[in-house]
Amino acid sequence: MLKNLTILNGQDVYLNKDYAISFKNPEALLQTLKNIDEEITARGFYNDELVIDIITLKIICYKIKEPIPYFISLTYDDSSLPDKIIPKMHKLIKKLSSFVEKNPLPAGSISDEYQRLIESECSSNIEDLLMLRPAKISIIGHDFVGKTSICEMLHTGNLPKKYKETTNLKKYNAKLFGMPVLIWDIPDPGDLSERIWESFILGSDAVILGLDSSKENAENSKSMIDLTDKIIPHAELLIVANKQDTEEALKPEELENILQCKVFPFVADKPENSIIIQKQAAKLLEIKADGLDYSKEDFIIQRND
Ligand SMILES: Nc1nc2c(ncn2[C@@H]2O[C@H](COP(=O)(O)OP(=O)(O)OP(=O)(O)O)[C@@H](O)[C@H]2O)c(=O)[nH]1
Ligand SMILES: [Mg+2]
Repeated sequence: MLKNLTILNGQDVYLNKDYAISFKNPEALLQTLKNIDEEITARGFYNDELVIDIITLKIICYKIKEPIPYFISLTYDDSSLPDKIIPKMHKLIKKLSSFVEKNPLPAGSISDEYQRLIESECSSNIEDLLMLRPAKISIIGHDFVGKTSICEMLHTGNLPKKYKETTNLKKYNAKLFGMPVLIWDIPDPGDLSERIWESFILGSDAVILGLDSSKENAENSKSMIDLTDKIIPHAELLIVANKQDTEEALKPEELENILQCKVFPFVADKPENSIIIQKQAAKLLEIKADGLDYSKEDFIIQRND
């Protein structure tokens, strides 16, 4: 998943666009990139790509000499595949180089207007880079807890027209706050030792576990949480305590006591609640966009950041 695109030269930043959070400290990425640029320039390391792994990030960067010197970097999560990314970065560089040739850089600090022009010039290439490996969110849980309702709310903002049991895996190509994402509606396997269930959740960047909020369902869901811990230890988790409007529903605190984890109280049969679950899912992937506030109470279980 693409987290950031930055174009700079020394202290001049031509574009610094966050699609998702890279470092906890919001200043850290730009400063790191400036340092890398300084080092590359000092070593005369032009026109050759570098792939740098830092903690859970992969920074793919390049320093151009002509027509003007500039440094370009794409920051991805560490599961990304540079072989697929690099040819697309070259296309972007070609577009950018011809743009700066035709539109000489203004002297002094770069105006917002110029940044907007660069961004709109690159927009189709950026879309292409975003589509390369969209983040995958797996929706898991036992039968009838509201998994498909949550998928539809994330995908279209509407509810399924009528209930139909999900018997096969269903994949949705969706967008969350402009970011392409894959949503997998994964049916309850009954028997959790089924390898097929394991193969469905492999490769998830995030998991949403649905509960119907009953005591029995919470107790039965513990083993599912433990399994995701084992199979996909890096995927962030959101436990949705769904069906909070029903009589059998335990209070969030009671569910938290059973599961020893935070839960997000929810009602998935009201279409107006779609935006609420869309925001939580976007926060699960640490997407950066207007309307996503990371300072408020957090329900995301970060297992291995
Ligand atoms: N009262 C209430 N009903 C809900 C809620 N969420 C979902 N439902 C209903 O519960 C039923 C099951 O919802 P689904 O979204 O199909 O659940 P599912 O987990 O995909 O079900 P399966 O595919 O059969 O495992 C449907 O009739 C929904 O309308 C909720 O928050 N409150
Ligand atoms: Mg279903």
